[in-house]
Amino acid sequence: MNNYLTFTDEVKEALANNKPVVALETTIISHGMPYPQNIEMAKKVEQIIRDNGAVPATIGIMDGKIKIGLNEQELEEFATNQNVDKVSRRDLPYILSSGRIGATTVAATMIGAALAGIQVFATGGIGGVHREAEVTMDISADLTELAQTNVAVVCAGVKSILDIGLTLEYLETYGVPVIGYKTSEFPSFYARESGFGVDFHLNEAAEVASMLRTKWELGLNGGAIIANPVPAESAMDHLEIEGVIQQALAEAKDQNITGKKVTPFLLSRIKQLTEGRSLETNIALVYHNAEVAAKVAVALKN
Ligand code: PSU
Ligand code: MN
Repeated sequence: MNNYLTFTDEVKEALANNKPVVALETTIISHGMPYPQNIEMAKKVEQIIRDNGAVPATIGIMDGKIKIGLNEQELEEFATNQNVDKVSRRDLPYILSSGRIGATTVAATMIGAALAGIQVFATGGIGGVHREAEVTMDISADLTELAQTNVAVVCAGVKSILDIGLTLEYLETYGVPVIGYKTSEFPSFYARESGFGVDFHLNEAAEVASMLRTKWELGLNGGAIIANPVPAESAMDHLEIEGVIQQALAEAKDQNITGKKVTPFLLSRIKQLTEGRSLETNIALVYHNAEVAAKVAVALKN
């Protein structure tokens, strides 16, 4: 086994016995949600994965190791420690070699999952091409990771803090299939609709698993997006959330927020502006994604 990885007993046993495992990220805990909702979410999402027949592996960096699976005390640390770095591909070697504590983004979680042999990962939303990226060049490293690392990511699409159209163009260029799970429309995180379509509309976890297996058996390296819309009862109105996002984006620009601070700033402002409703939606969609990811992970082992 890789020197930089450590495993909880539960995950080690599952991997050794070829059982389905679902990876989870820590950036969503440390930088995506406030305490205590973040720790409640982190624990419940693991339970949902177990209830659906798979083993959860929340991934984070501590003590010079990529931890594949975190115990309750470690989850608590990611939820409360204010000094947790946000770690993408670029940051990984420094955070490991310096022994710092780091929360993994979609990109870094995919790297950890692939090193551990985990093929399915559940999150909320992925990073993408930001609005005005033609000026700022702000394009998330999540996209280049999806282009090269063999992990399928179940998400509720991308929120319209990003340029959804350009994000989909980028994914097409890099050969990343976008699967709509029980939908033909690419979801926009808080809302079920975006005005953009998906590449392939699949209705069963077994169909998704079969497509992923085919991709990887062909040697077509890279990930896939499994886009799973937020359940209707928890969804927000597309136009209402668009207004809030416009305001948060304008404030980020005024305050010169750049680089890796952009996404956490926008998430926290959107929560304030919607008086917490965006957070409830965010949590509901993560739970739904965990359920679908577990079903796909189980189907991949059948
Ligand atoms: N989108 C969300 N919530 C999040 C993130 C994205 O709706 O918490 C996090 C994920 O960890 C994602 C990261 O990988 O932000 C992307 O950050 P950046 O845009 O700096 O690459
Ligand atoms: Mn960025």
